[in-house]
Amino acid sequence: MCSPGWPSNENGVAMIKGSDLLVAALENEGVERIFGVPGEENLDVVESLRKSRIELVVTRHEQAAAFMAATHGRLTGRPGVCISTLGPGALNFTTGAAYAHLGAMPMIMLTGQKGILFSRQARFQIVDIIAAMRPITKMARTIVTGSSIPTLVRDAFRESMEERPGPVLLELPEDIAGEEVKDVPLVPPHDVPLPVAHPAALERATQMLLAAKRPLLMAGAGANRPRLTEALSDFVRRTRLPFFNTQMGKGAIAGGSKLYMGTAALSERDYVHRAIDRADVILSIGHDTVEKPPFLMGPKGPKVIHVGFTPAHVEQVFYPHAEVVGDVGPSLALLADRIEGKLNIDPAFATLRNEILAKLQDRAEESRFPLTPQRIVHDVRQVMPEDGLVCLDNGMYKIWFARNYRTHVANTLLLDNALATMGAGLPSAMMAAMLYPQRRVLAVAGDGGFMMNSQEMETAVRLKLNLVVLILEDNAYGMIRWKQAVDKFPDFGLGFGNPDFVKYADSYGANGRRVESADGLASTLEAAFRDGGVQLVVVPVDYSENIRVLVEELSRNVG
Ligand SMILES: Cc1ncc(C[n+]2csc(CCOP(=O)(O)OP(=O)(O)O)c2C)c(N)n1
Ligand SMILES: [Mg+2]
Repeated sequence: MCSPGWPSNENGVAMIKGSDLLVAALENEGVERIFGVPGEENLDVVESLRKSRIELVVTRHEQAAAFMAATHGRLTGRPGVCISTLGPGALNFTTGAAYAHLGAMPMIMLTGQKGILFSRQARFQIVDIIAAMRPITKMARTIVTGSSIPTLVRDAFRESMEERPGPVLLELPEDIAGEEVKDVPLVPPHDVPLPVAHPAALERATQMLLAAKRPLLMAGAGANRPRLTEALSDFVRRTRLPFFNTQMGKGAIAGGSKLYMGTAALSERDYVHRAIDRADVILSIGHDTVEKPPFLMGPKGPKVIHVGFTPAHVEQVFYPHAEVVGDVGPSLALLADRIEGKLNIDPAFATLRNEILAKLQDRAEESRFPLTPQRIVHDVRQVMPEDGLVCLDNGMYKIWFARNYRTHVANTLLLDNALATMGAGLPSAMMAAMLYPQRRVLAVAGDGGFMMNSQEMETAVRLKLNLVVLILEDNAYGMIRWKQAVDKFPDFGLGFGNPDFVKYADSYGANGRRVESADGLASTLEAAFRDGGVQLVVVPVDYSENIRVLVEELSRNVG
């Protein structure tokens, strides 16, 4: 119901403005902040926000607002909300929408539109945003009457959060936002406990696992859903299954188990693939084929059991032999009841584990300058507490962090192996810093990716966030330069110049520092965290290790 005090019409019927109803419906969903760049078509909504408990956080680009909202969804399981104007503003949401759609992150986008009942400006700025957004959202709807707002908002949140989660767009034309409508009750949200897997599915998985000689567990992107944290670690504790994870499954299983075999950052030939190739059954929890394949399935290799909230997709390189579909946490508890203490655990995995982890430590403390990626990952881990969050942008270093960075807590290495877009590192770290002000948060970006949303340094400073941004400087789109070399093309066209990052940070009222020696990185990061506020650290990186390790050394692992 609308709050008391809203006006009535001449017949005594309680009336409410469309935008007030929208904001009341958002409050009803527990929304605390909205990120974005309003346009004139949103001004009724902005006015309604002014009178509400919801904070409006303006960003310097809509793309960053969408990345922040998506990361809110990723970290909490509840949609983050972002707002933009029509046409150009809404189009700036598209990359964020795709990021949330591929990454299964709950998010609500609110966009404005010209009036739909009467059009004073002909087609000025009008783009069919619903059509543009349809392939990159779970649902995209125009609100055509104020009285439908409560149901549409509730439905948008339901759709966005429901497995598989993702983005939803609601477009609110300015005349509907400003129109007084008869007050309609809000729809109260409720929890929806999901069904657990069918006993027949559990039985089939049980038989396959009990018959396996060398079973292995894999945690995928879906394993990192906030509500799964306890259940998954409990399952590993009970079954003692050695495990590895995909890039986006990192941290899903609590650390210290001595069962972690590595991260499949590449699709084949990496050290961890020695374990994968040895396995005869892989219990794949929450794998989402939107990720680059953690290994390539063929007629020979291990059999795969898919455990997920939703059925598995069938891909050329990934197709399970059995499926356990249902609420993953309780379904795993039922599976553990059947297999606990009865599995064959291959002792060779323990030896392999030591070898794989030792390989990953190779050159991690080398004092070459500019720094190697291995050393950077190593030093970052040293200054990050177990619950510290590292939020990666996209570049060459992502592979190194995915392979070498050890995680002990769910969602402590946020990376995007789905859309794999550049530009999300800083905004995602800003969201993390807002949600967890007590934890250390580090954004890691290349000099290319950082500059794609670096204007948000102003937002971070304005919000008084505690955040360190680490920029790896190679004056190039390093990852593409690497691929160019791997494909034996001449080095061409991928270099650029950079601003003086220290001065750049200072000009925003942040604090900038440059690492000048190999031993300087850890101490500079530590000092930056101690000082607090928005801190930027720039470190030159030596990417020659890309070829030595990721091409030459791993190519020797064939067969
Ligand atoms: C928005 C976007 N544009 C282009 C790409 C393709 N791409 C992937 S990595 C990369 C280079 C990244 O350069 P930088 O951020 O400097 O990181 P580096 O690899 O040099 O460490 C590019 C252009 C992408 N993933 N996303
Ligand atoms: Mg670069």
